[in-house]
Amino acid sequence: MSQPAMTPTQFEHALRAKGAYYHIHHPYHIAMHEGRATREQIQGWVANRFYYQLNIPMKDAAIMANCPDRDVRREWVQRMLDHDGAPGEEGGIEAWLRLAEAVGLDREQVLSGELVLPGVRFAVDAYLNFARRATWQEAASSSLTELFAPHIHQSRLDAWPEHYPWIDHSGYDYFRKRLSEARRDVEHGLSITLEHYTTYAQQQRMLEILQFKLDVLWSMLDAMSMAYELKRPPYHTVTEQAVWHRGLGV
Ligand code: AHQ
Repeated sequence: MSQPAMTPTQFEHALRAKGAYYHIHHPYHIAMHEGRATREQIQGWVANRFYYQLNIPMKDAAIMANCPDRDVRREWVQRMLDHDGAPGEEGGIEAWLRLAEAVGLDREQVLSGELVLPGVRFAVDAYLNFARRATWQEAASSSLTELFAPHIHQSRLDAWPEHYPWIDHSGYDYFRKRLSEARRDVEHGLSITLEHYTTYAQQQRMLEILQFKLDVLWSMLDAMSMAYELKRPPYHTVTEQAVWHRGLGV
């Protein structure tokens, strides 16, 4: 006997309960929030998260490529413009590069991707490849970790200026920008999700998809912890050099 489907209210509550596993609770993020992160750890986080930001528009394009619904596409396309920049606008990727400069990174070095750790690359590539092969509804609902994103952006705006006076405040434009964009994204993503998953089994699968995405975000910070907190970057027992596969141009 299959369980009855959750009501939309119960389902939304179950989705929001997943916030317990959001990467705001990761020790790396807590250290940054509490002012205990070093300059190298902040720079490492910015340079590695850039790879995630770069892939978001391709993830959203993959969703649109799989989506036959014009009304969904004409709303979803805004996410790509938010990151790539609508004509004449800077966009989030450029704003992230300003964050990189604000924390003292070299723009070209960040763009080269040479600082992106393999663990970060694997996690981000898993998200992009999931979005390419999943149904557009499942890929759309995997963006719902953004239910918890406004809080994490606000926490950086609240804490970093005080803890890290060496960071130029122009770098914070990105976080401010996402406060409203994430809320708007969530409204659309949540309406697609609450409408699409109508059986208990489908709703349980969606909760697993959300956990997959939470795992993507958590494991990115695990890779950064190894490299920048535990001083165990890839191959550190073999060489002092930074050695791992760079972007294979994919
Ligand atoms: O800056 C972030 C962003 O543009 C996005 C897009 C969205 C998605 O489509 O999966 N998720 C997301 C997130 C961003 N910032 C993360 C952070 O911690 O700064 C949070 C992340 C998310 O919650 O998925």
